[in-house]
Amino acid sequence: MDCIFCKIVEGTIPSRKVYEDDDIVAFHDIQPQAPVHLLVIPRKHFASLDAAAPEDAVLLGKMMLVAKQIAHEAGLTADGYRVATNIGANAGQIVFHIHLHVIGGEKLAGINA
Ligand code: IU
Repeated sequence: MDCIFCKIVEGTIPSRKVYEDDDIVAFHDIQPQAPVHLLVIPRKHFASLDAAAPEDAVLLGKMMLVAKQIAHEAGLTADGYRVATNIGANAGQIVFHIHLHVIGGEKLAGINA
């Protein structure tokens, strides 16, 4: 399968990693949309949240907690940052390996702005 994020997981494509464990990798987005823009991905490939199965529940929860941890390590606080995932082309998804965006470091426009 030709998946760019699987290649980042394998290390065959370089990335600026900020976190990794047996299940999850997190790294800097190559085209940051804000002063802090990180991505959290599972090592396991699935296309999006829409393809998640009940057995992925623990993994998905862990991804959320890693998002919080790396946000804090990047200096973000409960004052304001965003954790978001796009599902499908109509939502702007361009990489079809599930990922959480962790975005912050400035005042963010509302999700509907
Ligand atoms: P999206 O939710 O699928 O639209 O987000 C994909 C993100 O992956 C987007 O912000 C890209 O800048 C980012 N990205 C990356 O960090 N490294 C890559 O090699 C590629 C995309 I391709």
